[in-house]
Amino acid sequence: MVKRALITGITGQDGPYLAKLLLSKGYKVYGTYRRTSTPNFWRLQQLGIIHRITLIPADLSDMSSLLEAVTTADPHEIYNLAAQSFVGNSFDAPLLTTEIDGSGATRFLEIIRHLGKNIKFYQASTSELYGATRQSPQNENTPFSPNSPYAAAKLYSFHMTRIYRNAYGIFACNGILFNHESPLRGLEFVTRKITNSVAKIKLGLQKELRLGNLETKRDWGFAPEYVHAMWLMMQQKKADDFVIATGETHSVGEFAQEAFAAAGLDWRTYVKADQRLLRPLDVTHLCGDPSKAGRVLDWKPKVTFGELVKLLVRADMERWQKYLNGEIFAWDAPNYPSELDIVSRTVSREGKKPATKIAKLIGRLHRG
Ligand code: NAP
Ligand code: G4F
Repeated sequence: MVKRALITGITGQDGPYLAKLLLSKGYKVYGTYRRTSTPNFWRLQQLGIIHRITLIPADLSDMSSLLEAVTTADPHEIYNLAAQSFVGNSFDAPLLTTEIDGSGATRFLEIIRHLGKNIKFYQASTSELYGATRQSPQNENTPFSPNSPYAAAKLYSFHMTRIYRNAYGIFACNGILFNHESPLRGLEFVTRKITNSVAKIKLGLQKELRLGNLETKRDWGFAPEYVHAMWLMMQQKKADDFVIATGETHSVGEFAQEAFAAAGLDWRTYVKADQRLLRPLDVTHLCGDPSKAGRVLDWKPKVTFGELVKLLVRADMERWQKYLNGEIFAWDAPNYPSELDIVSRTVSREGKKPATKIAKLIGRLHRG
């Protein structure tokens, strides 16, 4: 029997890697995408799988489109990866983030419950749930303490996944994934922002790199290995929740130092701290303990921090070199505006005041 999988968020970082893995295992893969005025399929093109996937338009905020997607795909497994996944943006759009990242999962769980079929459900949970915790490393028993609208929304979907598992016997699991990166990572995330800038600086296309909090620490792994863990969770006899991480943590500053060094550059010459890039509230220390995944799933990370940084720098260098040689290929960087040109409503407590006149107006309206 050919297994069918439905992946939401097929145009993001993880969706295409997971789709590629499932295709290699003989699955028929359906992926949901949002209709946009400009198509956004470069990652599927980059992995060479765009023509092997059946695409279905659907939005996590629209129940009927999700119902349509599930009835069209008739999946054995649903991987819910779609999200407003940028933590910084969740401070600018808290309600939208709640709608997608919080209620989205419940919509799928309700569809599965009503259809009464044995559809397995994977929810993309996150290490951001640990937020302000002082416990380190974090495992499946560490109390959650979300520090952003994104994390609060994801906490709701984490619990709904657990509740539907226990209340209705649905095979529903949470992958509590720590940060994972790849050449397909979005440019607004700090890793890819750094490696893309390193490549441009090395090739004389950029002069400096502005970053926010350099002290904050993350446990960074390699995305293709993490999607494998998602699949393993769905093949177990019993649904459960798992931390997926490397067990090693590094600061943003260390990441930048390593990335510039990989291109033979000294990071101190180019990196400038910019208050405008600080978040109103940040998560300062994440380090995961993946021992349960090792024990139960036989999953272990292989790519080390040093290897990860080097492979990201290499990928961005190759892209910019190809671009300078006039090669035309699908890729995000040439179209991405400087994020400092994108007006943000929120600024950090250090930065104090709202960034725009409109924000002041909104502030006044709120104060009545
Ligand atoms: P990503 O690159 O930001 O991709 C997010 C995907 O969600 C995109 O395909 C996006 O579509 C889609 N999406 C956004 N809003 C949607 C909506 N309203 N309806 C339908 N689709 C929507 O994220 P990722 O890095 O692949 O992460 C996958 C999932 O894992 C996310 O849920 C994220 O929160 C979670 N997670 C990620 C990490 C990590 O380090 N990467 C760690 C823990 C958890 P567009 O292309 O149209 O925007
Ligand atoms: O790369 P980031 O934006 O990722 P963040 O906030 O950790 O979230 C990512 O990982 C989560 C898992 O823990 C996912 F759930 C989530 O969907 C997403 O994939 O920021 C990492 C750190 C933050 O502390 C941020 O303040 O880097 C700091 N940082 C410093 N300068 C910066 C910058 N982050 C960004 N994006 N841009 C900067 O210039």
